[in-house]
Amino acid sequence: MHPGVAAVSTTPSPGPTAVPATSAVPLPAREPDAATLAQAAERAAGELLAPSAPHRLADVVPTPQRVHSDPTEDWTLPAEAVIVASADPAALAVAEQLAQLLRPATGYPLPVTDATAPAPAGGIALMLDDTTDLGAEGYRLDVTTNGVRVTASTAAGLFYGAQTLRQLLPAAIESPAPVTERWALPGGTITDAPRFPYRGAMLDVARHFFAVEDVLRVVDHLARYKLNHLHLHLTDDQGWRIAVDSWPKLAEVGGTTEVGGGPGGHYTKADYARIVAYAAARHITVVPEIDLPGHTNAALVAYPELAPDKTAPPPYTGTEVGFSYVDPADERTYDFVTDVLGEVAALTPGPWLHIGGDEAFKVKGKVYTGFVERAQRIVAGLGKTVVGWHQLAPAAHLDGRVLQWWGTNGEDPGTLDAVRRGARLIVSPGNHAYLDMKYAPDTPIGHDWAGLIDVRQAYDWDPGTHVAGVPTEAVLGVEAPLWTESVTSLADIELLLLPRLPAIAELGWSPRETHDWAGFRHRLAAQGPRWTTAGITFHRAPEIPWPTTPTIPTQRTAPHTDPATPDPR
Ligand code: TNX
Repeated sequence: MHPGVAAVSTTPSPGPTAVPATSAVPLPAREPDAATLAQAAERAAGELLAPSAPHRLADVVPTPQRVHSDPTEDWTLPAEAVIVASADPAALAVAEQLAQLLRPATGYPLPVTDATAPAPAGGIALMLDDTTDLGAEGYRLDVTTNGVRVTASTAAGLFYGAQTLRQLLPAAIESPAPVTERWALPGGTITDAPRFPYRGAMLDVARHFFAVEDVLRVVDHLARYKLNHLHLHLTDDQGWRIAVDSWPKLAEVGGTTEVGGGPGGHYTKADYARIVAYAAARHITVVPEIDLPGHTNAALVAYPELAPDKTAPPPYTGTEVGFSYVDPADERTYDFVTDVLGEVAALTPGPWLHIGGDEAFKVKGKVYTGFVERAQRIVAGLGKTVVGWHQLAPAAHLDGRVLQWWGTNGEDPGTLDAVRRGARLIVSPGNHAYLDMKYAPDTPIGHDWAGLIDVRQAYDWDPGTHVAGVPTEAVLGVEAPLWTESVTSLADIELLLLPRLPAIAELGWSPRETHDWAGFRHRLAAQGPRWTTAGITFHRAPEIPWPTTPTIPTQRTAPHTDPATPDPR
């Protein structure tokens, strides 16, 4: 820990303290009209009714690299605050997003302007500064009695600074309608940057299909915790979820099933583009997965010519794995792989193409590695970087390739050998990072094949050293996969994601030296009221000291339901 740096919180935030009734409410200089007076009175009353103290600057998930608290610099967001940003479209976009996050609960107008003079005159400033040496995603956040200033060398850094700022405000900031609250922020400076460049979560939209809106909500959850990759498992035995123009029946036929016999569905290219754009606006890169050569029953139903026996199998809505595969001996299969990956690559601005490779139990030895090596070359030919499950390990190395390790025992000679040949790793240990594992025996949904994963099990491991022999430098990052055999709704997704996703996010973002279960559980506890206020489902894990007192002040008005008003998220 650096000198002068506050330790990460190991105690809960102090409870509310009284605010003097006389605390300043700005009144107009002369002749206030009745509405202005009423507003000022309401604000003053609000400060009496909801005098929540600013929480500590270190109470952020994932925990920041460095925190220097200065309680003499606490600041309260005033109704007339302006959000100023560098005159750069990406910085202004972050400013507008921040305004959209803060306007519903505060009811303040929070106009966004671009700055030629960077000083925060009692408001919030988001400033790009090339001299800030915090890397591609780092930021510095200063809270002073003058306002808040976030500096970063990239818009991504400003975005992460804005997410931190959001968590420093009272939980009521998550309210979709105006509430009476003093929008106090703790004074001091945070200097922050991530440990790993790849911080992700995976959503399996193949076992059950999820509407675009549900996926966008998942993106929001990732963004809160500074995750920067969304891996979409787009194809599996039970459904093919992405439109492919050159092989239209993949989606039209292969998309009509899901686990349990429901109607399934698929994303049109426009749907997928919407997810990609929504994620990109939150500095999240979509990683599409087309699982090959196994997990392909839905594709074989649509195109029997791809099947080894050239016969369409029955549609599959169960949960077994490992029985299906595309014919590795037929050239037509490679046309299919080239066409599908080509169309998906063209829709995907990010550098990654995930080709699966797991559980192809019926494609063995040299046939398997031969197939994978061809698929890897197809990906490289499209200008993308190969990602695949660690079963790809025995195939020849190809520049840049990334393996996603999902084992449950960190001794894995095959993966270690691939790393020695140049592969980098995304680590997703089944017994720590799999969000589809149950928390406890009574969790209503989920699996337990990799064990039960309570919050501590999700948090207490180190992605940098987890796979024996693999050096931290070969670890690109961490990902939490959510398989959806038993997951059928957004509420189900949220129940399994929260509160474990923030645990994985902290492993991906925070310096190892800050790892501290005792502090984490208290910081995590403070997220509960935020989720409750925002209407987000989560598992009230018994090992987390969730606050029991209501922290949500009275709503000033009923939530607005005007459909003409765009969703601020
Ligand atoms: C293993 S993890 C799978 C998936 C299942 C998951 C269930 C991996 C690469 N393959 O096909 O959905 O277990 O937890």
